[in-house]
Amino acid sequence: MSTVSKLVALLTLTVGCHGSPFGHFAPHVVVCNGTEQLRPTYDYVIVGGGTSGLVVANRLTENPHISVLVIERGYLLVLHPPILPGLAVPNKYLRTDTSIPQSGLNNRTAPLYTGDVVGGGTVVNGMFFARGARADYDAWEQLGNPGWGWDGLLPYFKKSETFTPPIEEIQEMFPGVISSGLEPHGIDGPVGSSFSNYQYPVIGKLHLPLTSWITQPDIFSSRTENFFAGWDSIGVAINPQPNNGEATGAFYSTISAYAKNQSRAHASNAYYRPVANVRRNLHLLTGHTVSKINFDKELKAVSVDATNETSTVRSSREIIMAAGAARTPQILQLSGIGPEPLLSSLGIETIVNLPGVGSNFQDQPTLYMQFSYGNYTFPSPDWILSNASWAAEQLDVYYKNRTGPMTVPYLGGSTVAFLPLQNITSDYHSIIASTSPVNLSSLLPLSTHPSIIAGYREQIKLLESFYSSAHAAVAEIAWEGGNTLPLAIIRPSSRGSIYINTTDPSAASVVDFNTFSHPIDMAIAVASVKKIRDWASSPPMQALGTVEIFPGKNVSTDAEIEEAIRDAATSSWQHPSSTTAMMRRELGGVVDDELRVYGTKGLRIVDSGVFPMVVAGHTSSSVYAVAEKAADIIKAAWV
Ligand SMILES: Cc1cc2nc3c(=O)[nH]c(=O)nc-3n(C[C@H](O)[C@H](O)[C@H](O)COP(=O)(O)OP(=O)(O)OC[C@H]3O[C@@H](n4cnc5c(N)ncnc54)[C@H](O)[C@@H]3O)c2cc1C
Ligand SMILES: *[C@@H]1O[C@H](CO)[C@@H](O)[C@H](O)[C@H]1NC(C)=O
Ligand SMILES: *[C@@H]1O[C@H](CO)[C@@H](O)[C@H](O)[C@H]1NC(C)=O
Ligand SMILES: *[C@@H]1O[C@H](CO)[C@@H](O)[C@H](O)[C@H]1NC(C)=O
Ligand SMILES: *[C@@H]1O[C@H](CO)[C@@H](O)[C@H](O)[C@H]1NC(C)=O
Ligand SMILES: *[C@@H]1O[C@H](CO)[C@@H](O)[C@H](O)[C@H]1NC(C)=O
Ligand SMILES: *[C@@H]1O[C@H](CO)[C@@H](O)[C@H](O)[C@H]1NC(C)=O
Ligand SMILES: *[C@@H]1O[C@H](CO)[C@@H](O)[C@H](O)[C@H]1NC(C)=O
Ligand SMILES: *[C@@H]1O[C@H](CO)[C@@H](O)[C@H](O)[C@H]1NC(C)=O
Ligand SMILES: *[C@@H]1O[C@H](CO)[C@@H](O)[C@H](O)[C@H]1NC(C)=O
Ligand SMILES: *[C@@H]1O[C@H](CO)[C@@H](O)[C@H](O)[C@H]1NC(C)=O
Ligand SMILES: CC(=O)N[C@H]1CO[C@H](CO)[C@@H](O)[C@@H]1O
Repeated sequence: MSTVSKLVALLTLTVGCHGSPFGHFAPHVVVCNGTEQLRPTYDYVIVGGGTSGLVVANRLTENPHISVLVIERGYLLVLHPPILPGLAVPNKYLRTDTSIPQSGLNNRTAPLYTGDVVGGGTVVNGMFFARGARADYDAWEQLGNPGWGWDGLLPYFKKSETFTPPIEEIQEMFPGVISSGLEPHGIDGPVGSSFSNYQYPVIGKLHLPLTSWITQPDIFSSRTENFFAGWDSIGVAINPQPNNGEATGAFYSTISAYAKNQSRAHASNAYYRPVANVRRNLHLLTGHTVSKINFDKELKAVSVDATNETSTVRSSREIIMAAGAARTPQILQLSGIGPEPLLSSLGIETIVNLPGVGSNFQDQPTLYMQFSYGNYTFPSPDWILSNASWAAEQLDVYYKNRTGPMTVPYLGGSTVAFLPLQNITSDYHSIIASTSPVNLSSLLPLSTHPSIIAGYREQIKLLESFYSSAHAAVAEIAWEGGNTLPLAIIRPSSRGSIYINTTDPSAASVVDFNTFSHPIDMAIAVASVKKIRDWASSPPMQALGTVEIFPGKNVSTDAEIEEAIRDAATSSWQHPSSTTAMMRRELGGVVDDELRVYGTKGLRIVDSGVFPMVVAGHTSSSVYAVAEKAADIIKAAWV
């Protein structure tokens, strides 16, 4: 009772609401409509106004009788100038944490990026917008979560999306590469999903050899066609529809953009701005960092503490965590929800001993290979950085016409190859056999709770079946046509952690990706580098005069390739996930299949931390779908 009564007089915020959320704001403003003041109590308080938080806020406030406050540490995006697809996102929206030294990377550290702004990761991300494979979500379901498989999530992928097929010129450039069919897409959801209106040209005719895909000579006008022809020539399938659950092969991906104006679609312009002015029941508090969740005697979450002016906001129904996989664990741990030994070592009273909070951390290690293209002297994506006069001309074209290179996401190609292990090497059985008898507990810290090791074992069983599946990609090779070619190991077996080491809420957590701790991740990376070399040596790629610059031809044995990867790879493909997994408690899970935090009442998590395993691909479309489903689950409790 004492907690509750303390909370009644808690509101020390002095600011009022502003009439319009579209202006410039001083720190600590309450963004809402009309003249209302921040209320002492809301039905729901959502922690984090990023991707998932804004989806849930929008859907809950469809009911005018439900009040929602979103608390976001960042600020509203300044809309002018807008963030163009083709330009780097200003650093002020990007937060960078640094991992501890990674032994798998020869003791180098690795950055962990997040978007600290209303809209979160989708404001700063690479706009790549493909779904994972059916296998990814079905694995979530198999880990004890009925309804979270591909079939259960598909309606929510659709609900979040408005798909628009590519313009005719792009379709004609890539016969058979892009399906313009509306199935399996959504057609009236908030997030634009489409294609850039531009392809970097190849000037002059390249006499490419005919392949099963290239059936007529001289049709080439884009270097991306060389990319596809190259993969086709070495037996990789071209997949015109990667969004129907079969996310394998070489494909041209959808991006999160509105087709009509070729601009970025993000959670703020999709889910917040359209309703901000019309829903009096939706409040957004920016520039405030939530540091703690408070519980009553029945372990019901009743309020949150937000720093800047130390203030507390109450929720009468639920508190919904949406601070992202990188941050939600910190807030839970500071609040006494987490591994008891960690909490007691910091003098934090344990409210619920939940060992999984901050464990099971997954991201996808990435190696940036470098190539040069000797025959290729025309505009290149690298010119955005290196040729200022050209970049200025292209900016002009974009503003006048919504065409040209500025419609292509900055250094983020949407042409990719997603390869199952059997399409990387015919020797895949021996890779699986030589890396599978691993003592999993030895890959995690000594004090790891047995439930976490049990959950890890369940995941590895599923992963082993995926490594021999034709329908589950393990490596992604992305190419926008420039010198850099990222290779990401998208279905990793390594597991890291994010734990606090201080009670100071403004300090960063200890981020340990534990990259390459499981040997199969490195074996896949080495095999993938060799596969990329086959592609680069294929006649279609050689027509561009392709030469590998890094790691380079003198790095040739498996051991040399492995050493080059340890010296140069990074831990993250910007898809941090799974730190508060939706799994059974005896498997180290943190939330149940209705996203409720075990041992508590009135507390859910809706961000990418709940993915039991990272999606083998990019995460944003899945974050939207999961949050849409979460909103329906929460609403179901109203009836
Ligand atoms: C640089 C980058 C590139 C990426 N590229 C792609 C891509 O090309 N394609 C793709 O699909 N995905 C990409 N992603 C990943 C994708 O954007 C994320 O998976 C997704 O946005 C995560 O959504 P979320 O709701 O889990 O977290 P977020 O969107 O990160 O939202 C969390 C929010 O909580 C706020 N917050 C954190 N702590 C607190 C606190 N204590 N108090 C109050 N607020 C807090 C944060 O400021 C943030 O706004 C990228 C991500 C990044 C960072
Ligand atoms: C990394 O650090 C550990 C611990 O300090 C040390 O034992 C190891 O030799 C280092 N590895 C490399 C490659 O430097
Ligand atoms: C993988 O290889 C198999 C067998 O050669 C082939 O049938 C399949 O299309 C390939 N898949 C991809 C994604 O390339
Ligand atoms: C583009 O269109 C979308 C959808 O209509 C809108 O939300 C967005 O603000 C527009 N962006 C720009 C830069 O005009
Ligand atoms: C509090 O606000 C000030 C600006 O007034 C800002 O510099 C500081 O970083 C904020 N602190 C936190 C913890 O958000
Ligand atoms: C820069 O772009 C211009 C076209 O705008 C082109 O003429 C010039 O050759 C380019 N310069 C370099 C160094 O590539
Ligand atoms: C403007 O767009 C049209 C098609 O929408 C295109 O034909 C034209 O080339 C573009 N102009 C420039 C300068 O890019
Ligand atoms: C596995 O590793 C753990 C932790 O290092 C160790 O205690 C255990 O004995 C190992 N088990 C086997 C079978 O080697
Ligand atoms: C916590 O860990 C970080 C490294 O991530 C380190 O820089 C910092 O000194 C540690 N703080 C404490 C109090 O141990
Ligand atoms: C491309 O360059 C290579 C040498 O790097 C050359 O052998 C080849 O003929 C060139 N191809 C074309 C189409 O110009
Ligand atoms: C390959 O060559 C580069 C540059 O000449 C050099 O830095 C690197 O050490 C060499 N690597 C090997 C494995 O010989
Ligand atoms: C319900 C309500 O007060 N709506 C107002 C919100 O603010 C806009 C302008 O910012 C007004 O046009 C609405 O009438």
